[in-house]
Amino acid sequence: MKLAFITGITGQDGSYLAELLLEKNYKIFGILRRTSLFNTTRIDHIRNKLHLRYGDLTDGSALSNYIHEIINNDKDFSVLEIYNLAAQSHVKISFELPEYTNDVDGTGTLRLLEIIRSFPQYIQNKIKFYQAGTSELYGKVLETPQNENTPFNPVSPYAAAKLYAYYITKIYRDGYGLFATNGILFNHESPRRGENFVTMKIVNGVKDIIANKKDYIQLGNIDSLRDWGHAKDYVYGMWLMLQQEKPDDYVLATGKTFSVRLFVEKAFRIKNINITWSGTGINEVGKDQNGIIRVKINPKYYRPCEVDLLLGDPTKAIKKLEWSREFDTLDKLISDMFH
Ligand code: NAP
Ligand code: F7E
Repeated sequence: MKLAFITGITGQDGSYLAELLLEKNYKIFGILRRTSLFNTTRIDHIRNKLHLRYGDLTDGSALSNYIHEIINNDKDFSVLEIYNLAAQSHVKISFELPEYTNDVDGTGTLRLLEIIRSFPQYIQNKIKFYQAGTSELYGKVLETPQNENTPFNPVSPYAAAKLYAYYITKIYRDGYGLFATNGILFNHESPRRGENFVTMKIVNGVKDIIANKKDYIQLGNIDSLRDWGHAKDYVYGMWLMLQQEKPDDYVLATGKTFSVRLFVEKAFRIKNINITWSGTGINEVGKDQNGIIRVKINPKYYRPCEVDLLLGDPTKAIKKLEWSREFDTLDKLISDMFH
C-alpha cells in the first residue's frame, strides 16, 4: 500500500495533489488547520476518500503523533510520501506576520524532518519527503533565467523562511541520508488560487466588473514580471520528483515571463474589454474602450521589497523527470481561471 501525507491539503496545490494521488490509488492522510469557519471547500468533493484530522505545522508533537499512528496502523506500507505544502504562503502578509511565517514555513519543515529522523532506519528508507520551495528564493535575481544553480537572494520574510526550509531539507538529505527533495516552483495558479494573489484578484475583479458589482480593480506594482504556470501541472511535477531513485532539487517553471500589466490586459480581453493605460506611478489608470476607469493603483498593495523579475529554466525537470505541461500558454491558464 502506498501512503501519502499532505500538509496544506486544503490549499490550492494540496487539493490538486490529493486528486492526482487518489487516481493513483494512494491512501491519503492530511491535516486541517483549525479555523473559525470551514476551510475545506477545495476538497469537499473528495473528502470522504481522505483521512483528515486537525493539525498545524506549529504543533510538532501533534504532527509526530499523527505520523507515528499512520505508520503503526499500516506497518506493511510500501512507501510513505510526505508532501509539505502547508505554509503562510502570501509574500506581502509575511511582512506583517514575520514570526508566524518563520514558525510555519521554516521551523515547520524542520519539525517534519525531525519526525522522519525519529524512525528506525528500515522505516526511514520507506519515507520520501517533498519540500515546497519557491522561486521567491531568487528574490532580487542574480541571474536570468533562474535554474537549480542560480544563487538565492531572498527579499521577504516569506522567502527567508523558505530559504531555511530549503537548506534544512538539503542538510537532512546530505547529513542523514533522508530522501528529501526540494521543488523550486515558480508561480502557479488555477481556478482554486487564493483570492488575494494577483491573478485571482484580477480574474475576480473582471468578473465583478462585468456583473456590475464593482467599477474598477485596485492593484499595486503592475510592472513586476512573473513566470506563471498551472497548479495542476506543477503537482504532477512534485509527484514525479518523489518517484525518482534519488532525492534532488528541481525547478518547475514555464520558461516564459509576463508582467502583471499584461495579465490584466489579457484577462479583460477575454471578456472583450480593451484596456489602455494613461498616467504614471500611483496616478496611472487603465481605461476601457468607453473611457471608463477599470484599474487604479493603490500603494497599499506595494511591498517593502519587490521581486521584479522571475523567469525559470525548467530544463532539468523536463529532461530528468520527463515533466510536461498540459497548460502550455498563459492564455490557456487565464481562460481556465474564468471557469
Ligand atoms: P495555499 O493555497 O495558500 O495553501 C496553503 C496551505 O497551507 C493551506 O492548506 C493552509 O490551510 C495551510 N496552512 C497554512 N498555515 C498552516 C499551518 N500553520 N499549519 C498547517 N497548515 C497550514 O498555497 P499553495 O498555492 O497551494 O502553495 C502550496 C505550497 O507551495 C506553499 O508552501 C507555498 O508556499 C508553496 N509555493 C507556492 C507557489 C505558488 O505559486 N502557488 C509557488 C512556490 C511555492 P488553510 O486552507 O486552512 O488556509
Ligand atoms: O504577486 C504584484 C506583486 O501575491 C505577484 C505565492 O504563491 O508566488 C506567489 O508569490 C506580483 C507581485 O504572488 C497586487 O507585488 C500587484 O509582484 O500574486 P502574488 P507572489 O508574490 O509572486 C511565489 C512563487 C510563492 O512562493 C508565493 O507563495 O503581483 N501585485 N498588485 C499584487 N499582488 C497581490 N497579491 N495583490 C495586488 O493587489
